[in-house]
Amino acid sequence: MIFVYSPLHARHDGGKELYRGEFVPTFETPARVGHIQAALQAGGFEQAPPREFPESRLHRVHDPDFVEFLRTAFARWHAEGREGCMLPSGFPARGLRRDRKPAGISGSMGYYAFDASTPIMEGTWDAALAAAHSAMTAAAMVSEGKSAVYALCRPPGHHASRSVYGGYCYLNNAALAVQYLIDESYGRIALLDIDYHHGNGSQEIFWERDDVLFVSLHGTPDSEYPYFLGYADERGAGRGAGYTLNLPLPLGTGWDSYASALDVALEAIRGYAPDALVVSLGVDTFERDPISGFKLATRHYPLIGSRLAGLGLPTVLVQEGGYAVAEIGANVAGVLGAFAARPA
Ligand code: Q9C
Ligand code: ZN
Repeated sequence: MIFVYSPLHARHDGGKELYRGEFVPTFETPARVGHIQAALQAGGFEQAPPREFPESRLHRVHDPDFVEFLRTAFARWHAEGREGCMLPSGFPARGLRRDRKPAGISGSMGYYAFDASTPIMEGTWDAALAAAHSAMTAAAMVSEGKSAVYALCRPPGHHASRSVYGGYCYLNNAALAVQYLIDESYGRIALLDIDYHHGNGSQEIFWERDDVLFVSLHGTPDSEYPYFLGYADERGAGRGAGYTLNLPLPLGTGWDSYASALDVALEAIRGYAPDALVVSLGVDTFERDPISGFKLATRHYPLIGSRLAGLGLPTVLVQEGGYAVAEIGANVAGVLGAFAARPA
């Protein structure tokens, strides 16, 4: 299997996040990528660089004003004489106006962000764009006939919606891959999100669409980030009614209940009979993940890979979360190695 990799991810570094009342270095670090890359190289995977795409591809999923904000945010901050990382300090919650975007950089950040764990640094745009290009490159390779390609995206993407960033995510890499597949080759896509956290951005982007089935397995938002989306009663709207399926699971979920929920997700995908599959592949479901609460072990990741391969669909896999840095390579390579072992 080919994996798409860009060294530009490393330009997104040095950020802080608000965690339990303190500002700490983000759990989402450049070291994550080195471990995944090393494990894939050791496993005989073939590395390819991302291609370039016009900005109009981003606008298929994101609001042009939002893209412009992300591209220029750090320069605006810097022009005001500020250094370090950018984090918002106020949001338009209930009772405040969200019909106008404040002109200044601080208000703009609060307008476009939904949390204080997603810093913007000098190199954030270059890294986020390279991740988006990596996901679209994987989609292009699959539309051109490869059976499965993995995009080693960093920063991740599934929390980013049409015009909101958060949860370490800026551009929605998986949604861009889905849209690319639809625009180039396929009628219907299943987007399966197995990151520990609900993919609120992906859900919102495809909420009213019947050409994309969004299915997500995640820690219950009653206690887990992103808290305000990802409940089982969210099923889509308009033409998209019935094309969103959330399977929230309790804290402490181990392999047996996880595997049953995964089987429900895979049955829903089979019922939809899509032309291709995109997987938002987070491995923050791991038992020693520092910010998550499931109990999967390294030996379970190949079982996930085999189940995904059992769908027999052209597949784009996109890296999302996973913060147990020492084990992230083995866990990702576990999924991909078992997936790649499927009969061609
Ligand atoms: N106590 C992804 O995995 N902070 N994003 C949560 C929990 C943000 C996770 C704090 C977690 C974002 C792509
Ligand atoms: Zn996550």
